[in-house]
Amino acid sequence: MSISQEVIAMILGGGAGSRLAPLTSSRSKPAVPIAGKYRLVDIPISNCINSDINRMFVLTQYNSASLNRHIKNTYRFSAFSTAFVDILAAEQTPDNPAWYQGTADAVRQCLRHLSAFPSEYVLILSGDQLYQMDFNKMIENHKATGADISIATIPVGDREAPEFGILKVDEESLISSFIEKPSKDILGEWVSDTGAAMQAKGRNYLASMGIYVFNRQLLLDLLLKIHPDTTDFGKEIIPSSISEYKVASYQYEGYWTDIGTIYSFFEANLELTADIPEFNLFDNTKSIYTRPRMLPPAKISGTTLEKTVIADGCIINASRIEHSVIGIRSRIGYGSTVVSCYIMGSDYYETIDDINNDQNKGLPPIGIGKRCYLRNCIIDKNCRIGDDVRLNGGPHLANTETELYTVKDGIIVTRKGAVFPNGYVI
Ligand code: ADQ
Ligand code: ADP
Repeated sequence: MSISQEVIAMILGGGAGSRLAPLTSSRSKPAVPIAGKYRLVDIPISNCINSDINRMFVLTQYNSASLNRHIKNTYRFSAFSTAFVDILAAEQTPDNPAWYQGTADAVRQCLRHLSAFPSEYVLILSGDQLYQMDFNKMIENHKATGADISIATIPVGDREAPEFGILKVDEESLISSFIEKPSKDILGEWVSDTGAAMQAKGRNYLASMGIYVFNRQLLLDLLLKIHPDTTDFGKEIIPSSISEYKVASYQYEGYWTDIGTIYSFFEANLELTADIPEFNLFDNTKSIYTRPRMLPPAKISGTTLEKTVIADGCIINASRIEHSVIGIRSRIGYGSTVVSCYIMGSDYYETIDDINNDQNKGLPPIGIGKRCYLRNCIIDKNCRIGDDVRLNGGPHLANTETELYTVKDGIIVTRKGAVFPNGYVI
């Protein structure tokens, strides 16, 4: 059997999404734009396609128009293949009035959709991680060890360890103990031998990447018969399985980062501007796919660009852009300066008439106006930032939330379509 027949993937597209608010206030988490032209969901889907796993369900809390449009317009497979990407949004049924209560509950509620698709293994993936991984190697390892469950693991340091499931393995790389998000004071008990190279970087703990391979029948039994009341993989299913089943660790050492918070999302985007970014969008063998849009090339005039990534269809007249990611169809006016920002861009262009009408109504056009100064911001799509606006994020700002924007960890995050009138200052 080929891997495409053996494996079916379930991508956990996001819970309430509160950690990424306000980016998730008008769209579901998998639809959040990333790296100027992609969406979060493109990462796990591309990893699956590059691993020849092409039957995928995306589990999300609500059906958003932008997610549906994106999936429908992007992932079209040949009529002669069995490939698909289906969105399964939480739905009320007579016996379940609620949203998915957690990761295990989300998978449980979607199990009935698996029945039509035979497979030996179910690959469960997280939707908010940035990485390029060949799942074939993990599946091969799963088979070779005769495991019932495999967990992808990665060595991490003291600072990150409390955010993850931490585990220990025996000589055969079978997991002997597991703790979900240990507190700092007990970390000492969870040190593992991660190898000299990792130890030299202070990465002494083996963390779960939240990527699981389950033997299909076991997954069904666990969720429906053995633990029908559980809601979470990390807190319940995984810890209780360690002593009952053969649970293998598949240690991964490539680049992998969790992008579940505003801070990590911001950092991961800006990291793409490095000379050699660890997440390599230029790798032909590990392409990240997204919706092909027929946009014109970016047009730039009079701008000093320093470590900046610019997507298609932009019209840029700014003075200076530094350490920033500028998304599709962005418009940035004369004399503006943008430093350490992720500008998502916009969903459409305004015509000259639209812009004139906006002006008559006192509404700035979509994009960033003239003589603005933006630092440490995430500007969501379709925002209208007038002239002489100053959005100066940084550690001096306290966390706040207004109708126009939120400040989290010093990063100003504007709401989609927010209007900042001329001269507005944060
Ligand atoms: P977390 O990422 O903290 O830890 P969780 O919040 O359960 O775990 O999220 C896992 C994934 O599922 C995320 O992509 C999230 O968006 C999604 N998700 C959460 N609730 C969901 C729901 N109700 N419906 C659909 N999707 C949902 C987990 C593991 C840790 C491991 C880290 C690695 O529990 O052991 O170390 O992942 O990132
Ligand atoms: P993306 O190009 O980022 O994948 P979406 O599919 O979410 O974007 O939305 C882009 C589409 O949004 C455009 O093709 C356009 O048809 C549509 N759109 C949204 N709002 C407007 C609007 N106010 N005027 C015209 N088109 C709009």
